[in-house]
Amino acid sequence: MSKPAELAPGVRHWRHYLDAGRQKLLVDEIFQLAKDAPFYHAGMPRTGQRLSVEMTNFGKLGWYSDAAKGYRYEARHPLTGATWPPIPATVLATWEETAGYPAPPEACLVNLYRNGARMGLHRDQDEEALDAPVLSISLGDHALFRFGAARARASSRSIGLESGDVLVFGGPARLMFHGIDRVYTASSTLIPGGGRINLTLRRVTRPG
Ligand code: MD6
Ligand code: FE
Repeated sequence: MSKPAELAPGVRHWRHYLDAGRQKLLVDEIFQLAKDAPFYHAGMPRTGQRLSVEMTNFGKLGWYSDAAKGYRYEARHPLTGATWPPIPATVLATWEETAGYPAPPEACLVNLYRNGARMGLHRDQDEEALDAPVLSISLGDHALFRFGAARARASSRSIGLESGDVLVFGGPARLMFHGIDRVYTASSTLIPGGGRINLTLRRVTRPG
């Protein structure tokens, strides 16, 4: 395992953590699992305005949002009513190797960026287990990721996220603002049909 760069207190970045072969296998597995859990556009709380990113989830709990009930975790897919597919083994292994947390993740949000999709500045704050870090794996097209150095919107920085990169943030950075300003179309050929996938792993409930 390579050494991570510490970008800010609590923010660790592994460039190309997954090699090209493992990236390809993982992308194939994601699309296979998504046949049972199709991608959807979540809606903003109250307005129902659709997010440009398409989403689905793996694991015990999935992140979802709509006008009526807002941001939340659900044990079942909103359209099919089925429980979510399991988190791929490669993804669980990556958590075990890098997260430094004594319990497994419960949610793996799959974000699919196509057609100029972006993600506005936000905080991951819908979880009870704020002592657990959030881990993300990037696949496919490169993206410009913006994050706040601390808990405030002020003083944000940007880094490029490339296919195979792993980003972990926890501790003082756990509630920092972050988002995807842009995705560089066709900078990678990994994803069938093009685009970028980001997997975000989270512990939702406190273990034990
Ligand atoms: C993305 N990532 O990379 C969006 N959240 O597409 C996130 O929103 C994110 O990368 C929490 C922790 C790491 C992340
Ligand atoms: Fe996030």
